[in-house]
Amino acid sequence: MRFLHTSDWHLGRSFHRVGLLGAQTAFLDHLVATVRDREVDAVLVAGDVYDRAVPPLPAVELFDRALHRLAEAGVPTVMISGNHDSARRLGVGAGLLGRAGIHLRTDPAGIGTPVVLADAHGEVALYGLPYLEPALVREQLGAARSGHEAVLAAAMDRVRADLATRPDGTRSVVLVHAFVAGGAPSDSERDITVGGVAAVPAAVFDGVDYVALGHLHGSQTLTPRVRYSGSPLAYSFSEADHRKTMWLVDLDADGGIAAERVDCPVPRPLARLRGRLEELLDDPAHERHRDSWIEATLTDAVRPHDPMARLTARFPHTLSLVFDPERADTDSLASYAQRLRGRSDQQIAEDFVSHVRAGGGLDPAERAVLHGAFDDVRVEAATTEREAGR
Ligand SMILES: [Mn+2]
Repeated sequence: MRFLHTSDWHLGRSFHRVGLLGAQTAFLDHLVATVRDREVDAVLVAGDVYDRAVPPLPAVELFDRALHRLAEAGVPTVMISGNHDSARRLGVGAGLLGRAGIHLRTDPAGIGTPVVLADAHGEVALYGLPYLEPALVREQLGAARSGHEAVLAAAMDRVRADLATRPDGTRSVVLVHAFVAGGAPSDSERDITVGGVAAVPAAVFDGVDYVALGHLHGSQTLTPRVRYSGSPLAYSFSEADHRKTMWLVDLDADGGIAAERVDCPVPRPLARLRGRLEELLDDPAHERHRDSWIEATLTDAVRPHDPMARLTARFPHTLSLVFDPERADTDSLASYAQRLRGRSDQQIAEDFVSHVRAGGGLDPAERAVLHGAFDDVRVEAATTEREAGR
């Protein structure tokens, strides 16, 4: 059986000031063409269909057209909600869509109920695990502890329990939206760290033939059976070096996996340039970036006059301008933004406490209070979103 595994479409998202609806439309055209040209048996979409809980109307219409085309192509499709989606909004109409072969799995109650497909070698059970916010689903899933690992372990227990009731040799696929250990993040994923523990071990998914992961935006192979497709488009300059692809996965009669990367259309390459403004304007080596989306980091000691206008004269698609003046003592003069770059909320808060204590660190109880506070804020936001439907 042949799958096309993709995730993190983030329909409705823009890139800096540029709308990406055209690029997202081109991607979905490419997806449908790939389904036909490569004789795909099922499409797997591992969450973050939309960028926001309440997506803009053109994004909803784009999604609607994509569903119609997949249904017309007669290819079964399994989709889960990600941490950017409103699970309940996305799940509206799931029962009817399922009759058309589009299987939306947005409710944790359905984790143990697979979509069952068949080929000449027998049945394949596809389980969709929607993004599981630990504090909201722990009780429902009967997880032993709090945190992502415990709720995913409980969810996988349900998957394995159902699988055990099926005929011997039934092959299995799980769709998951999570941060799995060994994966490398980029700047465009929303942090889902819980209690300071970000990643769940891949061993949580033992016992299934293929795990179609979403959440991280770079394509990654954690094991031959556990892969991230990554997003089809770059959503931050940190992804400038990504090759954006989908996985074309062949599942053989015995559950063996062969996977191939299928490139996605590139609306415009990304480039991160760094140097003094005059260098960026004069260096002939940068000529190849003229038509790229540009993030320019200016290192001039003194901020140059009107840098954006001068940059766009050479690079019309400059989207981001960063100032990082080269100074002798970068530590004490580093900008606030520089000091925060790449640090989690928890780390920043701990740094602050240490700072006001003149270097005294936190004890474990204080650290736990901070963890709890950040968890509460995220759960509060998720709950408000659920209740208000936002
Ligand atoms: Mn995402």
